[in-house]
Amino acid sequence: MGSTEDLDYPQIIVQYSNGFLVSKVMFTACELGVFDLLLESGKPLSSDAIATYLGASSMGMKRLLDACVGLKLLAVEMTKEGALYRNTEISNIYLTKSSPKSQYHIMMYYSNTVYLCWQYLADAVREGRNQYDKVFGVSSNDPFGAMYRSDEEMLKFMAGQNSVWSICGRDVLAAFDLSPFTQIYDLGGGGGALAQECVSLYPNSTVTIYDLPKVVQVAKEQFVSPEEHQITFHEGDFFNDTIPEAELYILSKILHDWDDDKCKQLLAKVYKACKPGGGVLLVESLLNEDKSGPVETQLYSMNMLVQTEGKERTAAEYSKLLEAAGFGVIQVKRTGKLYDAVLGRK
Ligand code: ASE
Repeated sequence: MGSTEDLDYPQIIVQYSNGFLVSKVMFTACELGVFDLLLESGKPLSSDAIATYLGASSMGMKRLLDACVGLKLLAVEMTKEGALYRNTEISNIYLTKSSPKSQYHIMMYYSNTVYLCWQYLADAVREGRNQYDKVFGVSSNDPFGAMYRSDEEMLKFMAGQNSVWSICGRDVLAAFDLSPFTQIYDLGGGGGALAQECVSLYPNSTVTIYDLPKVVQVAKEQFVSPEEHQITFHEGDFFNDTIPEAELYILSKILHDWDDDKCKQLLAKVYKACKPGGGVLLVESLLNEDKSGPVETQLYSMNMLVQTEGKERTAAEYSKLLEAAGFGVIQVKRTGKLYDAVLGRK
């Protein structure tokens, strides 16, 4: 830090400037199906073979594959027949569509939706609000109306959010022993991946996914198998409709979408519905108390600015919101991964 070397050649500035190029190379290789093809083929392939299979130009594909090698997302070996490409272990697990831990859908959401919103980051900072009107020509006053502006967009968002729980779900649900709570509502549970983690970790629990009617319909049709008897559904808008009684309410990445007033409204409603002795589990990415990090959470908070009405908060900020609604004995568990857990009791 602060050495003359850093000042002569600002490694960190170059790296940050190129950050978006890195993201786009990875997103594009995913979108074109490079990792899926290399997984399915079961053997290394030449650039020309990959280009032919995927209907891409040989020149463009060669460059993309070489960039992926540079990023350590692919490995290359030189043979008599020329260069042959294969997936790395990480790519097989996280970048292929069919893997149980696939991050494909969140990357498609970042690449095709979030990326467009970030074009207007400067305006979002100037104006202090999301930029849906400029980006998509839809009202910015109703963030979920904007995010669910088409069935296709809603599906992409649900699939994207689901992929996060395949890597963080278990940690946030195991942060506290939730086995005393058997009747659980996942408010804004979307595609249901967290609910699925929950019933698998807590076999005596039943989880009701509470979400907007059109979200519930898609969750039933495309994400949660009817065989999954521990998961049920409730169609509603948690701001305007009643919230049924339960022992535990999970609010996972919900409060970060809303300003303090809306959060207090929602939590007060949850408190009223909650059985005595029950609780609420907030699953969020926690900022340090002095907001000095983690950098991922700071970046997500910028994203909440361009996409929602909310922000990422510190543990103390969430505790204050919970206390204002009546919850007590608030416990905080940092998982060391992207998402953390805060439990409040009634
Ligand atoms: C929301 C979560 C997300 C609303 C909009 C969102 C995510 C992306 N867009 O509740 C997932 C978190 N990732 C980022 C970059 O914020």
